[in-house]
Amino acid sequence: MLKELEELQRQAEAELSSAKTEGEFLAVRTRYLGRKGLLTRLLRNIGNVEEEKRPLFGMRCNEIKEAISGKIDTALAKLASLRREEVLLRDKVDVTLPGRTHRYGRVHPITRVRQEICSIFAGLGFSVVEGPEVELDYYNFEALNIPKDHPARDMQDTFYIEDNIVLRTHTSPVQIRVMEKQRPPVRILSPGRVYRPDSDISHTPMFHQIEGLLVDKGITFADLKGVLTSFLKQLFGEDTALRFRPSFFPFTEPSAEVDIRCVMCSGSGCRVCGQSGWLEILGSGMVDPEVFKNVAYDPEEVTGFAFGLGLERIAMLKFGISDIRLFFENDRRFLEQF
Ligand code: 2NL
Repeated sequence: MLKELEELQRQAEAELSSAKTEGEFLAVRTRYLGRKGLLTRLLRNIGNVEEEKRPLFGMRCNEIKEAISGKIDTALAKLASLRREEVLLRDKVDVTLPGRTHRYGRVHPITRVRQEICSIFAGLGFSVVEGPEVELDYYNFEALNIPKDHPARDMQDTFYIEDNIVLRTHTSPVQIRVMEKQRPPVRILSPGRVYRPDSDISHTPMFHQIEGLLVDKGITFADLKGVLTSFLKQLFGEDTALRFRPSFFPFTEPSAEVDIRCVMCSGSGCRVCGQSGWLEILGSGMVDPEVFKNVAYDPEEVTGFAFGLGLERIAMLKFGISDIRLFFENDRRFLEQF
């Protein structure tokens, strides 16, 4: 048995010295030291060894086991370290390369103009209200003194969803809804998307509007003029000249359109202002008594003014943009300039 043991050791060591790969070393381990390994089996049969030789046999078994196992561990560790070395040499990293930069998003020019206008009016005591974009015919037209076959309906074409349901053509219906629920005083601003079936260099079927409404006892046209003058001078600069022109809207009486001195030519006349020296910025007026009756306000008791303006037009003037469609194409070369 002892001889057999020594022979086994020689054999194992010969196999180890010719082993090269991790797999070959592991195979040697299984062949000799595994549960059914050659050395394991020999040790299990220690009962067949003469009694006085058993301690020596056991000791040799363990020594050989330690020796083989140690050689395998050393070889495996060496192989692992060689592989690590190889990977380090192959995958060289240039730690001096600059890191990846983050690409920041920008605030869309329409959003910027909306925020600026809302914040100017916040300073004048107005709060922001919102409402549905799909609206009942009643709130979009009827309540605003635009009856079914009134010629005013031709002024603005409309997207119809159903007979009595439209995509809102302005944000006035939001203000009607507020007045239905809330007694005066009212001081609100309603920004939002509006829809009209137009499409060319200066019209898109969806665009953005802000309307404002102020209702209280004793409000006059002087209040309209004061508030809108303060607003436009904050938006376009203190030195901006203004012009109030008579106009007509079915929901206001009297009505006025407000022009500013052309921001491009300062009034000398250019393509942007059509040689007039003035730019039309907003429509406004004193709320028509018929509108107040529709929301159960007493026109003998309260008066008010309202106004509306298009955000795209303001943004085009402020940033010198000539084609309205640029706002909706999401071309990064355009957006990254803001
Ligand atoms: C324009 C003109 C305007 C209003 C909107 C309004 C709202 C209510 C009652 C009365 Cl609830 N009027 N809004 C008044 C005058 C003009 O907009 O040119 N918008 C782009």
